[in-house]
Amino acid sequence: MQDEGVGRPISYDFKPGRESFLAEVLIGLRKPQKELPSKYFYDERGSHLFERICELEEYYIPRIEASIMQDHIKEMAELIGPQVLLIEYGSGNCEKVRFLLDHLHNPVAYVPIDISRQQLLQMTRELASEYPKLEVHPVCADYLSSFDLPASKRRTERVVVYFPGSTIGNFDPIPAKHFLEHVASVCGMAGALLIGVDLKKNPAVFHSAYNDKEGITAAFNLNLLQRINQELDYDFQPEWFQHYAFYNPWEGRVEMHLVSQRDQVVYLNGENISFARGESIWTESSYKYNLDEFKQMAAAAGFKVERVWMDERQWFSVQYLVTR
Ligand code: AVJ
Repeated sequence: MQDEGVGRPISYDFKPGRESFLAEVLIGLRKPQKELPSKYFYDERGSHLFERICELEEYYIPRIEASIMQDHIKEMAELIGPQVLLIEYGSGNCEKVRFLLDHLHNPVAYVPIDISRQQLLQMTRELASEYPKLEVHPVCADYLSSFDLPASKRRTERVVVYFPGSTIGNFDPIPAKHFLEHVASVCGMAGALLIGVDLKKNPAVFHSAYNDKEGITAAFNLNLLQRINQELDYDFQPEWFQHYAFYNPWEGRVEMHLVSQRDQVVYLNGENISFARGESIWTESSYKYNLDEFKQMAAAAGFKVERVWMDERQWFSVQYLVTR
């Protein structure tokens, strides 16, 4: 399934098809605590809603991360060095990477990895024309799919993975460590990871960030049911579910749920799934770390934390990790 360059821009396509979407939904909804995988939030409407979340006053992550990047980009570019092959997980609208690419010294290639195929195609086409010297090799995939690094025409000094936005927070602790191990093996010896990590802080900050006044986060959460209805022909009644998000301090994570407002039965694929009033579907976790916790997990995965940048209030961190 490999092709060349950006004419037919998908180098690899591992987008989960309808079958695995259905299978994962059924597995999740048969559990005693019902759950749905958060990676399925990002269909076209979901990606759009997420972009609106990123513009919300309450959702501090994108703004703080961008200001940390702006304040320290010189030092970051120096640590990263010249002639890199840059891989980005969850490239989304490719907005953040432009700033990084603009300051890197002669980057050789860019490999955006995203599950949302349409957006990936469109964004990489634009990026390739804006950066004519850069080889762009999009990969449509889950974060854990393996793929061969593109053979770049110019010599590369180092493979660097960019993982902004605290998306690492969506993984439970053990999968998070496995993901970092996977990243360490992808970037190899002398490789590096530039990663955004949201930090533990006053839970009231999390509460408003995941319960915005305009209800965009609620719409984002509920869109998962609409997507299931559309793509899997279910008959969820999204108006019979309510967005519920809270910080769980014992587990160190924000949890998003969809809570059934009444007793109801949803028929899907020959199966009746019943919901009692007040029962929830757990749709997302966003883990928050302190510096030491993250350092230990990184070490267990084969990374050394070389540098940490933070905002003044120490709400968010951008960290530069190197493989050992
Ligand atoms: C994109 C996974 C980092 O967990 O903060 C935003 C997604 N969910 N509001 C996060 C999200 C609710 C976001 N990440």
